[in-house]
Amino acid sequence: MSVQSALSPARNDDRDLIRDLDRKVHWLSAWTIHNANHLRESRDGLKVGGHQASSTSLATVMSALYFSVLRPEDRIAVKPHASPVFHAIQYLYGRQSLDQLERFRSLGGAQSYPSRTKDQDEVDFSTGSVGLGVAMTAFASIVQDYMLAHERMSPARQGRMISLLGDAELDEGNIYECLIEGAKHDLRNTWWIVDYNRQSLDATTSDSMFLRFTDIFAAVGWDVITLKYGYRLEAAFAKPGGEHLRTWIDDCPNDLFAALSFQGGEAWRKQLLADLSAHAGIVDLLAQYDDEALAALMTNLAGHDMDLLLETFHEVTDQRPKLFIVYTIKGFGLPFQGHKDNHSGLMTPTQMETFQARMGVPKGREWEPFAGLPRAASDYQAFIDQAPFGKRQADGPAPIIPVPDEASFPRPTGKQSTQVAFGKVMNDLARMGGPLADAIVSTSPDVTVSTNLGGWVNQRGIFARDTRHDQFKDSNIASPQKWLMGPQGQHIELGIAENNLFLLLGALGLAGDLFGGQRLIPVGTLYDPFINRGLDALNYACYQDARFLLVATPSGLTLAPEGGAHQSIHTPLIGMSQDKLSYFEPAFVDELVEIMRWAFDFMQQPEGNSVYLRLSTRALEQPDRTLSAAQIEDVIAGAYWQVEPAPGTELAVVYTGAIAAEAMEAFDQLREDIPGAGLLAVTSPDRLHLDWSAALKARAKGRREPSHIEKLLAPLGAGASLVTVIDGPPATLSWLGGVKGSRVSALGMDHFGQSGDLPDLYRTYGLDVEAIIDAAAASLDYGS
Ligand SMILES: Cc1ncc(C[n+]2csc(CCOP(=O)(O)OP(=O)(O)O)c2C)c(N)n1
Ligand SMILES: [Mg+2]
Repeated sequence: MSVQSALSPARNDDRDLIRDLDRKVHWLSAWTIHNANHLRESRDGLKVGGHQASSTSLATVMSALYFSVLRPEDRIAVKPHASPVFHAIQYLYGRQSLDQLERFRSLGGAQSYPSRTKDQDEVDFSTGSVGLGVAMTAFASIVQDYMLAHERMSPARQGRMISLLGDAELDEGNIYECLIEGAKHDLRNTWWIVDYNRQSLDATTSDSMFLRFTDIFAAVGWDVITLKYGYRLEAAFAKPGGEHLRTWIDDCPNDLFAALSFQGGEAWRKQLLADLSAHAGIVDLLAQYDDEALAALMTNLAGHDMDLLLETFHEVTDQRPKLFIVYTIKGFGLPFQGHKDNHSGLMTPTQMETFQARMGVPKGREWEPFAGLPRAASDYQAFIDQAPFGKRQADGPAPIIPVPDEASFPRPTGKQSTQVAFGKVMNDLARMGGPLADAIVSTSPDVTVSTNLGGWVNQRGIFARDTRHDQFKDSNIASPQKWLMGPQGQHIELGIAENNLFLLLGALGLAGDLFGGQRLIPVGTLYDPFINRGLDALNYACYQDARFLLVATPSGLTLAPEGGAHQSIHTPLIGMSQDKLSYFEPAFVDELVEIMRWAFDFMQQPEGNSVYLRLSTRALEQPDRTLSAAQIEDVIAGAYWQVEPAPGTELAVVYTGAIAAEAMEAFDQLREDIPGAGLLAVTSPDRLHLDWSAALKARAKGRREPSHIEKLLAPLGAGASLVTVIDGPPATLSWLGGVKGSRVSALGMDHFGQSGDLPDLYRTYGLDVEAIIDAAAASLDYGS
């Protein structure tokens, strides 16, 4: 590792420059946090925070990468608490403004954790919820392979997907789910670089875990490269007595090492003499260092040794996935280095002054990019201008893929469920071909067949980097599923790990942005109840504004015999409250078709977002109708009158989803007594509510345009009764009462379901025809 590879562009004189820039990165990241906490005006008296210890722990690794190792096509997920380091580096590259740094963690300023959507410098992957950004890089690498195999990106753009993570992130289970998936998909071009400071938020972490990590990662085909000691320590180990010093450090518990790092040279000497003075050479060896030099020596871990880092990273020439375990000290070089409570520690103004003097930064020139460094500013600027990462250029938005027009878009007919119809639309799209079908990539965590994607997959195949045989087909065993696997496949089959589904959807949904200009149209399926399992990853994908179509099916009580563990209840409220995800729950196939057609386009629009379809296996008789353009608009806006109410009516029945059958039957009976009653189909409680909410806010600012639901409910009489029904939480629709001051009787699922058939379950949970009629009668009675 000591021989610098011929590939390395980091010549020795460059290294001096990189070391100087690294010093500046240490300074700027600490100063940005200091400014936010101690210098900027505080209006609320709250601590702003910003993690000086976590930042300095990783700063040298990041300087090595960004100033020398990274290529423009590499994509990086930076551990959340190193955000100040990231912004400081971007600032030196001229890609982050002083204004943003000065406003770090304030409204409109640089974000506390790197954010693709909110930061103004170019963040490849947002991070924050630990572990997710790490796994995201592995899925991005799989997506890169997909893009290459499908010739949707230039091979010259192939990069490494790099995660810079904290060691405590390795406790997150999603990491290991992702490792297993990676092994199945021949993961490559992925580097995970662990800031191995052996501290988490609360404490020092368990000893010797590095042995376990090495085993775990090696078992799934990763190269594990442990970087423990810097060159200065290695040199000391080579001196007489040095081998005892090495053994001592190797055996030193994490908490003792951390405590001594905090205490400094005198404490190191005392401890080492107490433990080692019986060994030959040790006393002489230690005598060669004064206290300050001894402290510097003992904390010379690999993660703070620029030469070692540059040489190691530049030496990598193959594509096997790499885990670098880089030993570091949390808070390195700061007064609280190694202290177990330093996670949110901040230097005091006095400590900052000492630090500033040590870093050689002149007073009043704290923000100047190269102030106080030994060479002329132009030398650093020239170096940065030619650094490989500096050649990175932002791509324009990927072109929009046209969606087949109304006339040619598939339209399944006959009595069927929305789930079956979804499968048919996908199947027909695959058959039709064209730009949309070619851009679609589907994925599912082991429920491809049971969510009706089988037809699509039969036609478009499963993605694998190498062609693989289907043994059942080769053996002439009949099966409706043709699992042809190869580079041209358009379905990525996952194991049962819903977190992985959402992370992959996130990576697929960013493909156009990450890999230079051609988008994919991801379609992911899973059972609706298992959205919960991957919820944080779903939120994470949306937070990054990745675009995908999520089809969650079956849902609700309609999975009757499967029982309460499979009957989703609260997913509609997830759909309503999840930002950047529009939730639809159509009852009929013609609605579904229009929603899909719209969604494939909406997902691609700058102001669009992802779309979630909550579907069902319950087959319904389909209405004999052709939706007019106005009705289609209403379906997309979230609701339409299936039966218009008479002006001033006292009752409307409102339903969402497959419970339409009960709602319609109850409605027919109620109309015998109340002929003017209306029947409202709500196809998207989410869009309907969002629009209403926006109209209310606009109204507060003087704009009068009514929302879609206000227009729809306008004919109702004052104080009319609404009976709402959904196979989900009643709160999904109960807000409708607030629109016009209507009395609401909201039917839905208040409790866990159980096994049964639909009539029994609908009766038990108060969703049957009788319950709807009773609710209407009670509401009308109550009002009279
Ligand atoms: C999912 C999640 N749980 C909890 C947290 C709160 N948290 C932030 S940092 C951290 C520990 C970080 O330790 P490590 O990853 O080792 O980072 P470092 O030591 O470099 O700061 C925790 C628990 C979080 N950000 N995300
Ligand atoms: Mg740590």
